[in-house]
Amino acid sequence: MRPVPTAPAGAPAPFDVERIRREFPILGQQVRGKPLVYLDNAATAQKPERVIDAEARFYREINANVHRGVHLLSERATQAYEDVREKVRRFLNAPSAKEVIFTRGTTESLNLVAQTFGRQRVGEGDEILVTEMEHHSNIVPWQMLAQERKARLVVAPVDDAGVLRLDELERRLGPRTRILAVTHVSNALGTVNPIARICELARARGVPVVVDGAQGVPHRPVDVRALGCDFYAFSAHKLYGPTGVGVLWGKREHLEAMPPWQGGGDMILSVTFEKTTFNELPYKLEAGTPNIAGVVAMGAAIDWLASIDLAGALAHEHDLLAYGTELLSRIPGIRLVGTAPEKEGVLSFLLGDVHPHDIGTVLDREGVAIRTGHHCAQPLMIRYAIPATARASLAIYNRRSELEALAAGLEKVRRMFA
Ligand code: C6P
Repeated sequence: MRPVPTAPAGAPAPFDVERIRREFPILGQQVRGKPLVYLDNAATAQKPERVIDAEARFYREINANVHRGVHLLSERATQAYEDVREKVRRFLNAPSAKEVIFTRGTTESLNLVAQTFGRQRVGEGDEILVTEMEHHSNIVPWQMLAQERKARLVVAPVDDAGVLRLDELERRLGPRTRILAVTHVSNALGTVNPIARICELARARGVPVVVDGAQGVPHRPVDVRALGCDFYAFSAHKLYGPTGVGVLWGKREHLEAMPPWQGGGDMILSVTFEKTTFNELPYKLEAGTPNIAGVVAMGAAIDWLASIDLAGALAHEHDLLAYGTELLSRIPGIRLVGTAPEKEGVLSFLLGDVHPHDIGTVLDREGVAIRTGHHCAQPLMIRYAIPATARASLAIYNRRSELEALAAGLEKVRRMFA
């Protein structure tokens, strides 16, 4: 008899949603007397025990400031903190850990680029190209920069399905375009943008590309070298990690040339009242005591993702998206907002004339947590001439039965408002 094939030593067990769920203590609770159905993962994902433990263990056993003390705890804290830089480098397949800057999250990462790299590059009459589907975090920092520099924000449109019009984007890549800022995955539509192709188009015109990866990293493996972008920003809290911490990855040549952003401790080599000399990368861009425990816990989230069958998990999540789309499409009056062929993680919808806030409130009474509103993408709402949507967003620990609970809740909404 031929032996039954076994997984190679060290390979994770095949993805099993029930086993994964047991690692998330929060998911087992009841809300409003009903089992919690958490479908607000694009806002923030829940955390596995391993991440929660890592943060608690840091404070229990290691806590000290980094890069400052000669004592043992400070050495350990520095080691734990710097180890995560290498984990992030591997996670993004970046060439160097020196290119990994720890920030408070995507928003801070994008502001950092706008206020340093952007200020260097953008002058009067120049253009910054964004898309119609951007989150406010990838609009407002550029708008502020444009105002300061008397530059112009140029917008590439999306079509009715929520697909970025590449032809229109290409047309807008002009001689005055200094930066292109684009989201990897839209938080309001779920659209996945073809970043590698977009970077090719921009590179041919010498335009650097800043990618908002807040909704990218939770749903697909990211390889910044394969994407060919210049900057990639993400938040740990959407990646099963803690809030208040995130990453800016940038090409070394850009980061080296960028001036410091904030001044303070750790980003200097020497200070006199006459002159300050700045530290090397990455410290030049990390002023002050960072969120050390948060960074350590972000490292635990990355380790945790590496320890599971991630391909199986993402396939499961994709299956949920298809299943949820099918269930919602069967409900009379549902209009899906965002039907791009390439989609991840998000079901944005309207139900007849019912205001999305009413949908969210009724679902909440059923224990189903979704987000309603403009999702910090007001220009996109204007594009579709709607004030808001209801949005169910997925994580790898969601089950098909939870989408059935969502659909049952929506039937209730429909009956209530009929
Ligand atoms: N979107 C949502 O419910 P921060 O807040 O810095 O971690 O991430 C900002 C951000 C930037 N870009 C995209 C595409 C995002 O989705 C987000 C956060 C949450 O959709 C909160 S508004």
